[in-house]
Amino acid sequence: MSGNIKLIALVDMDYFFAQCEELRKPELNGRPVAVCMFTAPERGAISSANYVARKLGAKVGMPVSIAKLQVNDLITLPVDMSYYSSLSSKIMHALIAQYGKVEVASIDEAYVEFDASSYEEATRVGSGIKDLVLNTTGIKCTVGIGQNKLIAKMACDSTKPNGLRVVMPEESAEFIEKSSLNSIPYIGSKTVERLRVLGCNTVDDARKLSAEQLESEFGRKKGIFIYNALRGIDERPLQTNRVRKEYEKFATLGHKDPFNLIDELAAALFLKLSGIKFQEIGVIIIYEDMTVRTKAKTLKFFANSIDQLKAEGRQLFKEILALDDRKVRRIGLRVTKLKQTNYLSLSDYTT
Ligand code: TTP
Ligand code: MG
Ligand code: MG
Repeated sequence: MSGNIKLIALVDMDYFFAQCEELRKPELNGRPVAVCMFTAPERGAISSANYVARKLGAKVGMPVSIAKLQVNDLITLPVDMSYYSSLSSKIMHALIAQYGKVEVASIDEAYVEFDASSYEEATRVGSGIKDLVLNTTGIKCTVGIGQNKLIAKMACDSTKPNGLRVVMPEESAEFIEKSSLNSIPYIGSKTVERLRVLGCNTVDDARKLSAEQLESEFGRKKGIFIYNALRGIDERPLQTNRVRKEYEKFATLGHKDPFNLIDELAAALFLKLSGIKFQEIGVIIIYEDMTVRTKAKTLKFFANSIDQLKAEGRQLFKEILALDDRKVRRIGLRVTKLKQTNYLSLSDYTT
């Protein structure tokens, strides 16, 4: 047997928020369930849907009103972040205690680094991770294993729910080649569309583009990421115990209403926080001429409320707008002065 190989497992909970709800309400089992971020009674969008609801057409991001028309008897429940955070925390602590080298990548995913000398041994580690999560909390998850974070994530996505897939290093090239372009992390629908325009419909086609071509099409950073990803290369190390000092979220304004955009940014930022409290909220504006202006407010108390994020964000934005009438290109929302609710810190991998 050859020496040990370093492998990475991506553990992602299945339909996490909805599964947490099933766990405490067994009567939901087998029924279509969606956990929703409500903005008003009967208004809002789906955060997580169980697989029964997904089969009937419910999707993440779908407005509640449409989902209810689409899925008969859909059970909609409000987000209870502190409950999901406490389950997440239990899972993450158990993984860290058992495996040591762990990156908590979001509320429901973690990367685990380990050594194995064969496919069979890697499979045993993967099953061990699934058992650990199940025995600690009753939550089912999917585990993807590969030589780096990219392959691990793709392996996990390809075998959801309640799956386990090991892609050994010697299988990586073929695994990527057989994958569709849009199954590669960070290659979203817009990137796929631009690749199509360049004549690339498959991974094999896209591999024919040079690094220079990709850089000139997508910019240096993204171009290099895509070039490497198409070849299964990803050298990002695990970020263990990184203490975050801030969280932020940006979006381009385009033709949207800026206040609606701030609400959307607040919702996305709130999700990343998963229980972490903040005492300072800031708004960053990038103007058409690429100059930047920021304004922040320190709160009297630590907060963890989406409504406060929205309200303060809107107010700060109004105050910046009043300063001049330049055209706004991008808006960012940031929280700082953070109080971790546990010793784990969440990395920025899932955005
Ligand atoms: P995901 O892991 O992306 O989704 P999931 O766990 O619901 O389903 P899957 O079985 O495909 O992994 O996200 C984890 C949780 O984060 C999810 O349960 C709810 C929340 N979330 C949102 O609130 N809004 C979103 O747009 C996404 C993607 C997730
Ligand atoms: Mg999940
Ligand atoms: Mg996830």
